[in-house]
Amino acid sequence: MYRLYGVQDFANLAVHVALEEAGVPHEVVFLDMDAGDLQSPDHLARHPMGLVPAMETPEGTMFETGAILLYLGERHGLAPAPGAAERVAFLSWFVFVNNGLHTAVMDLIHPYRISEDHARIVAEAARARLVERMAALEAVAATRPGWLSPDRPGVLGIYISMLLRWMRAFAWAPDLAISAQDYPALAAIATACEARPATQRAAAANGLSGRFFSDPEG
Ligand SMILES: N[C@@H](CCC(=O)N[C@@H](CS)C(=O)NCC(=O)O)C(=O)O
Repeated sequence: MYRLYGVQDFANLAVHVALEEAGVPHEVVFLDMDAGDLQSPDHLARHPMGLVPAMETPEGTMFETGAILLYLGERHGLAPAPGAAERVAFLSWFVFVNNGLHTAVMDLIHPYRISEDHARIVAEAARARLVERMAALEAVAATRPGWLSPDRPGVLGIYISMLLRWMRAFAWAPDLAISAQDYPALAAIATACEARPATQRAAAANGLSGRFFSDPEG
């Protein structure tokens, strides 16, 4: 039994989708950030920085979106299995997304955390990094590898779909938003992902509807 801790529409959403897609027993606990739940001793014991997601597993408690997605992916058939030849490319692109895309999206969304006085410059620089990296990701998605395909659910497609939502809906300034529609192969993955019943269940629990990944409202 897995127990996922999160806040509605935060990074736990990708883990929630993966849990639903895996079809494994799980419970989702939504924390109230305004009530201080993330800084409670109980939550700090789960996550050293008081962030989400965190997840209890039979082997212990985990944190970091990327780590949790990799764990679920390899245990529940949502990523190439250890030893599979295609795992080499999958791991490379997974870390590219975790380290290169996710962090840049955070700067696009919350540039004031880097510099309150220069938030616009930080957000513009993040956008420039994202545009470059999205082009590379689009190119690999266009080759339709089994681990990043609209035809087959996987943790990498789920992760990218959530980040597409963020870079379109939550950009710090509307003119800096990045639309999935500019990346047809990635948009196809997000469109397929958001249509899947598993994703719909997780989205509903997070208060989301419509084209929440491929064309979210800003
Ligand atoms: N690198 C971490 C980042 C976690 C993170 O920043 N989570 C955000 C939500 S997306 C959070 O918990 N924010 C609450 C806060 O800033 O207090 C991960 O991927 O898990």
